[in-house]
Amino acid sequence: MRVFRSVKDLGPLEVALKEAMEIKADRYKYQELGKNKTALLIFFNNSLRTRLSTQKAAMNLGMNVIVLDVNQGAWKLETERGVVMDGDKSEHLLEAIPVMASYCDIIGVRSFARFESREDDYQEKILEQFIQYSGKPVFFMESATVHPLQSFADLITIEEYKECKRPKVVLTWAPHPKALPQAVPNSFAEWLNAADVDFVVTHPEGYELDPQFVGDAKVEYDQMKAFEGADFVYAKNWSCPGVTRPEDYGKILSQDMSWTVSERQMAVTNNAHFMHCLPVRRNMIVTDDVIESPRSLVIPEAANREISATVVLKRMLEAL
Ligand code: AN0
Ligand code: CP
Repeated sequence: MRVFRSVKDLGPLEVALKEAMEIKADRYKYQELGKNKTALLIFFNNSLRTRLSTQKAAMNLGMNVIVLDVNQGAWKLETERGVVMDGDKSEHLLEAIPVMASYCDIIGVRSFARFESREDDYQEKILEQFIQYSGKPVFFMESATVHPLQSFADLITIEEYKECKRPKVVLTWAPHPKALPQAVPNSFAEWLNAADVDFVVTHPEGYELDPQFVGDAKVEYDQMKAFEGADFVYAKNWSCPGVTRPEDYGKILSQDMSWTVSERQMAVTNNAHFMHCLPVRRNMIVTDDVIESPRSLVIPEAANREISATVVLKRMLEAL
């Protein structure tokens, strides 16, 4: 695997999930695979889970790891070609990428949506430059539009906790005070569409996800109706994807607190498990009671980030 951004990059999902379970049972099994190989993790944005779980995954495989927080200590990077660099940016991404690539074997990049232009974000202008100019395998650690390591961990978690063969999984929008990217819901929809589940998406009008990710998943605008009989509830805020009105891209269209996941909605589910990728704002996205309930999976879900990252790095090491 040379690029990891989509469920398609993994090949058959059942095989990848089996591999994940095998690694979970013995996470140091491939200690020799990464000997004298270096992973470089580049963060343009904050992270707790991705940073730690991906470092741990690399260590599970015997790799060396370098982590760079671009905004803390590195030169400010220009990302647009053709700009006269007379401002505060000292270095261009076009030099920085090959230089960084020269010190490692595999590169992970986190670079969120900037919300300056829908086109730039959805064309993945930053990650595409890493793929094109690094000459190294690149995996996405949340880009402008996708967060595949998260969705892979989410699917591993659903596989572990499902109590029937084909569970009902509901992705619900929930309110948040700041405009957040669509990367998590985009990938979650993409990956769940590839899995053998009954998948429903619910959100207020205007929050329609990009068709390339949501595909022909069921969309239900009535949240209570969507929750009926659900086995898993996956909450997440996202800002307007700009599908129906491009001028609203990245805007907050609703702060309707009746969408906060509480016991009221959970009562109509099939005793559903609660999931969220974290970090989560309590009593905005979900009430204290629901996130603390025995049906909440937020901690095992985060722990599975180590497993999804180990599988991805293993696949990339095998293809070097
Ligand atoms: C980010 C997001 O919503 O994309 C990261 C989630 C993994 N969340 C925040 O910025 C709060
Ligand atoms: N879920 C997730 O990616 O968390 P971090 O932003 O802390 O890495």
